[in-house]
Amino acid sequence: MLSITALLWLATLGAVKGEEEAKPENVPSFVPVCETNTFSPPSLGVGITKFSIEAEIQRKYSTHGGEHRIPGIVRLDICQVKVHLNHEGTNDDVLVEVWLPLNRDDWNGRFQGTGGVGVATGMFGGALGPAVKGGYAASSTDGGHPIEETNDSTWVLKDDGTIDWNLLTNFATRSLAESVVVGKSITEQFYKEKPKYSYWNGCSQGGRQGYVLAQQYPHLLDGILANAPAISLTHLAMAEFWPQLVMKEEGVWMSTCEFNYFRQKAMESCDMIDGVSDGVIAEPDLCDFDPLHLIGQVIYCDTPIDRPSSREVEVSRAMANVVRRIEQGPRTPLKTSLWYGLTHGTSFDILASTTLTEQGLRTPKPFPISTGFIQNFLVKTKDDSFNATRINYADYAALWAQGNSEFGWLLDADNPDLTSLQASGTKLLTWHGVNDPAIPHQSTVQYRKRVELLMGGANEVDKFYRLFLAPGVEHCAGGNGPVPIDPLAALIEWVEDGMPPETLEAETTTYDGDRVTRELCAWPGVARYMGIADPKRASSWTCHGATERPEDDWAEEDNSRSSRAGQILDELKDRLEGLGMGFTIG
Ligand SMILES: [Ca+2]
Repeated sequence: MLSITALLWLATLGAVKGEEEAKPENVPSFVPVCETNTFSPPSLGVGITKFSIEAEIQRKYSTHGGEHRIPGIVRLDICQVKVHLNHEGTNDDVLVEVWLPLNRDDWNGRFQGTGGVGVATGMFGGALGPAVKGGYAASSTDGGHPIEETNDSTWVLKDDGTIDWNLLTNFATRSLAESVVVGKSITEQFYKEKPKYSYWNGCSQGGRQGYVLAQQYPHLLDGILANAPAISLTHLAMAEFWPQLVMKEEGVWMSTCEFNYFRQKAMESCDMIDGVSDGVIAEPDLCDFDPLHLIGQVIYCDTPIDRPSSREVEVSRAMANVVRRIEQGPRTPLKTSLWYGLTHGTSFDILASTTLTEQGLRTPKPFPISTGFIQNFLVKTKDDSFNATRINYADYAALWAQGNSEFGWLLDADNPDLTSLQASGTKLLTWHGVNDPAIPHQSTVQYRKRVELLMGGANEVDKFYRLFLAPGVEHCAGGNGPVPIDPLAALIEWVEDGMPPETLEAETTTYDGDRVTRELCAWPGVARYMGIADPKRASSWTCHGATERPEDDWAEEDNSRSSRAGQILDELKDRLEGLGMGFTIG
């Protein structure tokens, strides 16, 4: 029987509906007011002592392009809200910026929390620009620390040489949740309605942040897009130093040109394993290229920066060992594997970079996140003369253990227990480039396997967490392999229409200028060329080895049959055109 309250509620609904029907069509839509006094402090519970809020209209506003090839955006009309908050008992000042499409009609009804990059908690305009252009209300936070130099972690070390645990907690977990809560509240206050759906969107550090939210605060979001995630940050930060260490220990600082020779030889050796000569080793695990086989070969490097004294260099055992050890990944002095290496065919430019002194000597140029982790987090010194490149294999293994024990509990987003995510109905979607030169994709695969072990196997996990690998793709963007075009749209379809992604649409323009399209397969599936038609076209490939899905799972998707029929026709058309017989279908 319906209670009186329910009856009253139904009556109210009827009244509202009646009013809506009676509303004349020419009534202008609701005009939100972008003024400081529109907004009041969002509720963040205990622990926040001070808030200040400022709102300002920005018209024809432009943003600079962000990292990972995020484009700059021009002519944005936004309400820019800056919320400063301070945590009780600390002197921090955390900025959360919320950008809102100024016109109500430009808002798509959704909220998007945006992630950071490097060791910066947020990117602000670089991430907010594209989000707002896409119709989202969106937020970003600085976590209360400087973010101008995105790879600079000196803020974590206080002047007295101790760790600033407050700022580090902001960066690791707290500010992420607060940015979402503040962003959703400001959005609701501005438009006078709650966002219908809320999402996270981040890559790299932003990907790790997505996993933090998935593990600790899934109820705040409906969907989490967390790509190329720095899941196990303490391991990763140390692993990113490994290529420099092996060069030092082997006594040879190698140039980009020299590394590229090995990369090219690996490609020649393994490109065809996947059936297509396309400059991509789709499954590097199947590639048994051994750099030691190149010893004695001659490399020609024709720019002075590569080889100042001579343009020819013979591959030495030390050089081959360097490449082999970088691909094997970090190890202890007893050769126990600590982490994953860079896959065959991956660029070493980021992690194994070197530079020339004015005297023409080649010297190390380590990745700043890794040296910053060693100096600021582990050695804890502000001494400018500190030089991380002096450490040896034994120091390295000790620092690795220290990093994990001191900071792993806070920084590593690798807890495989996704019970809360599963219970809240929130979806987690990840893609990771197989040729990522900064974060090995194997760490994401390992995490997903651990989740499967704990949470009932692949089919169960697929209901709330899906992973896609992108062969040939680099860090969050770029590379010779097809890059996911709009993974956020795929996540939205999953969250809002109940249609989980089986494939992700991807494309790239290759180093040779060719346009290549592909449907990336849900892990553990891999795309295989069917052996006929144009391999540059998605329709010439099919997914193999994907998780078997029970009949009833497919039945749930029957309601999408009509759109699926259209999709099949499109694919057929593409396939016929791809046969290369010189005709196109209108
Ligand atoms: Ca290939």
